Amino acid sequence: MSSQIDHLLTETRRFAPSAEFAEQANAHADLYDEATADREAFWAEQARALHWEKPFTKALDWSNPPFATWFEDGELNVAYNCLDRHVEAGHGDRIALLWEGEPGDERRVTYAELTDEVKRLANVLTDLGVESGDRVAIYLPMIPEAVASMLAVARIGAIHSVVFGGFSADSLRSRIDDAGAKLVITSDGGYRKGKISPLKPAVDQALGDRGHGPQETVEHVLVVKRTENEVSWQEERDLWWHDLVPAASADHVAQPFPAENPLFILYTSGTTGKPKGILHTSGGYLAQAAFTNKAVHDLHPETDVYWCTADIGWITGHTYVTYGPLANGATQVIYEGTPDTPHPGRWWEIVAKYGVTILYTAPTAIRSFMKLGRSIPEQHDLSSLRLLGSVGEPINPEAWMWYRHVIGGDRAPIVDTWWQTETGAIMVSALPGVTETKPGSAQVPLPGISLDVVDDQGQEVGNGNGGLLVLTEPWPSMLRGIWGDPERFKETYWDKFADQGFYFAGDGARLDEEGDVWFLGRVDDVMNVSGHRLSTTEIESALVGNEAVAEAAVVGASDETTGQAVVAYCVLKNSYTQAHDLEGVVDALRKWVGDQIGPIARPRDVYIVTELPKTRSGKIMRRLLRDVAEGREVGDTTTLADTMVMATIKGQVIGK
Ligand code: 6R9
Repeated sequence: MSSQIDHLLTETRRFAPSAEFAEQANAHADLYDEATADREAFWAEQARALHWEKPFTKALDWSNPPFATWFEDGELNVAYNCLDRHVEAGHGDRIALLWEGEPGDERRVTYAELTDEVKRLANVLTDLGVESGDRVAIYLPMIPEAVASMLAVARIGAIHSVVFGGFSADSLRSRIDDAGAKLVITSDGGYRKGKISPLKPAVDQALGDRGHGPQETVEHVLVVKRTENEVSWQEERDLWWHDLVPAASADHVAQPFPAENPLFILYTSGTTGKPKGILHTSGGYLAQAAFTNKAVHDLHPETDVYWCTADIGWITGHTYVTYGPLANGATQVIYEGTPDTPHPGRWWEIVAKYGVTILYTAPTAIRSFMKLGRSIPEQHDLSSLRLLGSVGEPINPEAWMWYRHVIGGDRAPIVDTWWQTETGAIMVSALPGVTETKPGSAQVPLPGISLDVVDDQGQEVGNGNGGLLVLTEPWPSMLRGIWGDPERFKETYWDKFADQGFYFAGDGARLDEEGDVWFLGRVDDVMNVSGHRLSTTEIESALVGNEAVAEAAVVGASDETTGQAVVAYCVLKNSYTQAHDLEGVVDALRKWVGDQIGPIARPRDVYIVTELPKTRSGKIMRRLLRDVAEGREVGDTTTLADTMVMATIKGQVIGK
């Protein structure tokens, strides 16, 4: 069976940046030429935008693949680069964090204040016996202390492992155990959907006996007071942040560490099995984080108000909340809560209140706003927005158009950015002042990035064809391994194309006639209908292109005649359900897909549901929908944001 993925949908709309935007943009077309002329020299130049205590003499060492080093003989301090150097340059009074709590409380933290807090915390950590190379777990809501914690751990050369605050005690325990964390930083709780979501109790449970005895490596738990809920206390082990940090000295000289000093471990659950601890190091990671934030988000730190809506529990929050923007001296919004609390316009109210100029968010959020309708964002002044970004999933052309029109006022360029926890930073995207964008395409590899789309044998499929996305050359922010498991690292990412030395990303992609990249979803989700390999993304895009549909998920379910059949789950727009009789909508949608992209893609079944199963970072979990479509017991739902969703969907499907 060929691994080529059939292509069915054609998009002809094009959007070039305005002359004004192009004029002021950080990134110009010459970056591509520079990178092509000498890739390693290009990255070395980007890395020199950082402060190196000891300059490096060499960019890449790829003599022992797949283990790369970048800027290996250089030394730097990551936190110094994100904090002290801005203060020393006279920007201490610039606001680093415009923080908004869910209940409406706010804090403005300047670079000088954040530097001071991080220095104090670094002293506290050292006093608690945390040394370079030690692991610290961070389990916090989106509060300034979360960013400060990451930076303080980095400052002393230790390794953080941020665990998303929505994860359960069991998930937290397995991550603490795997990393062998010495310290946990948490809070009493955080605000979520108008309620207190307790965190310290989950830490207590995680550290207790979960069946194999109490946790053994954690010596202390440092607790921020946020929500003032009652928490139980273990003397000796538990410490209040407010007792220790303000009392600690604010004198702390950042020591330089080698460029390849580990910076953090971040666990990704993947589709199956034990979470993988993705390991990132310092110099290469920070260089690519800062460069991409500047070039792709077009960040102008003196004038922009930047907002990346991701939680620090995900890679997007690491690279584009903490490290990239702070390395660049940005002023950014951080919001603690959910988009719909206390009202569905909360995000747009925040954009208007702070005059946000750059907004970076996920397609899942955009589609949920589409479901509610444009009248909600239209009640707020969004005219400050000048650049929009998307990350996390393919963005369907209709969602892209809606984002452009309703949020960006047909004015702000959109950058659809493809990357992974493993890649550390953006790899494929438009450059907003250069690229003529196509709705739904992630466009082109960034300067300095080399990729290809290949078949199962690693042969280039060429323009006009679909296949597997590979990265053909190492890049500065690439993962350096899986924590404690070098074999799994090789097996997962490098064995498939060992002969060619390609990194296998696990995503399907197509190169259009002009060589632009279109992502087609995870390779594991590709369907095989009568010998045609169909991507989930294209059929979902066709469905979202229908006036009735806000969100869609498509899976292949086994079928006696066709091998697999297309089964679609659709969430309808509120405006549509209020104005129309739903009789006949299922047949109309099946026909619509057939008309839009061809009879082979016509779904055998269309189910109208009220929600889709998603991970906590907003990605659709098609595996579970396949279980329902094939009438199986629904598999492991522990990574679902809302575990009740599957029961609801089953009810809606069986109710047909
Ligand atoms: C940054 C992040 C990585 C996977 C990736 C791909 C999907 C992310 C995308 C996209 C199409 C985009 N993905 N961005 N697919 N277009 N712009 O999301 O990291 O959580 O590790 O997920 O997300 O499938 O392989 P992570």
